[in-house]
Amino acid sequence: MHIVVTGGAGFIGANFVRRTVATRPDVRITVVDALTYAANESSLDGVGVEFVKGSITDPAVVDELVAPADAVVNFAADTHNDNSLTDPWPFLDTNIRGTAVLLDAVRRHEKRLHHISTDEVFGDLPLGTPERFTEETPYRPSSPYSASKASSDHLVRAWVRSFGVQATISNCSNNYGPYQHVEKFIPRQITNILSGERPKLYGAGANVRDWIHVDDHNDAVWAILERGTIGETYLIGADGERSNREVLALILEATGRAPDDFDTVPDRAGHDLRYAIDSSKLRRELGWAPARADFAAGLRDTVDWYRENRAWWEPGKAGTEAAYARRETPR
Ligand code: NAD
Ligand code: TDX
Repeated sequence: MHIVVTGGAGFIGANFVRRTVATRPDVRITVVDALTYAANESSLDGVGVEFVKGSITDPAVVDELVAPADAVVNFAADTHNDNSLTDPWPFLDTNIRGTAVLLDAVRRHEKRLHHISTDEVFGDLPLGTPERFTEETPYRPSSPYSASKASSDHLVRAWVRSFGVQATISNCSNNYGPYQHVEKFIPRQITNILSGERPKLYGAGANVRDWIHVDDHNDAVWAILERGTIGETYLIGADGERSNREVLALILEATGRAPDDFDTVPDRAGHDLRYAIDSSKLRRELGWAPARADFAAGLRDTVDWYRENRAWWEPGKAGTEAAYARRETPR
């Protein structure tokens, strides 16, 4: 099997490539990545897959890559909510137009597509209720990022229904693990501590995210690629609901810091309150279950990874923090 992995120099894509190379020697991988600020080429050091620098918004690049492949797994996206509030335009271009370019190519060449999406397309849930997102939850995105991901999902469904494209979609909850950009919540707090800075909690830290280890997400993607039904959507989640304050408490404990050794900073505009995934369809129909459901243990491993891989994150750390400080409401 020959697959094209878009966005393979980003967090989840690089973990997907590494895990696939380690566990599926029969799979040939071509990575295409535009190498935006969010990419880190060294995440693929020593992996030995074919790498093409290019954008999924470029029809010529995409056509040439899709033609000889069997399937495309689309991780490429602009992904940081905070950035989408400052400048939404790159999000619309990559996440919407880029997905359309991929759909056009897989349609022309009659290839399989798996589109990676997010639970944020459903908007948010109230705190403290048992309600969770399912495949039937209506779309109600809050930020330019999540609205652009919602648009991309709609395009995939339209190409399946109108043109018979062989595609599946997955909507996953918040991922954590190695190789995640230091702009994101968990790596930002860990690397702040490792740099002698204090963690930064938005608002009161009451917002809840449903955490899943990146390897569990990527195993689910393989289950869908191998056994998923064309045209279907699968929600991916590992029952990992935690408030941001609870996650920060675990990070402070794992790094030997006092429980109150952090700063609170102004909240994100439009900040989604709570995400929670009901992944029973994926578990029931495809037999997937998370192997790394112990969040506290996975988080300790992630702290260790950042401790042991300073050369991976240190070069980008000061620039990321400077960008947070330059914001209209510095964070
Ligand atoms: P990331 O920002 O770490 O990586 C994105 C990668 O895509 C980067 O390497 C970047 O260079 C590349 N890219 C951006 N624009 C491109 C373009 N036009 N052409 C080619 N490559 C381009 O993101 P991530 O966290 O790894 O997310 C991967 C996917 O998973 C995204 O589609 C995201 O919406 C989805 N997702 C992420 C999470 C999460 O918690 N991180 C949860 C659910 C879904
Ligand atoms: O410094 C911070 N302090 C803080 O309290 C940062 C960066 C974030 N936060 C809060 C905001 C959120 O409630 O932590 C939570 C997680 O924030 P992010 O890491 O920015 O993730 P989120 O906005 O939840 O979106 C993530 O999950 C779904 C990914 O970035 C998306 O790409 C994915 O679709």
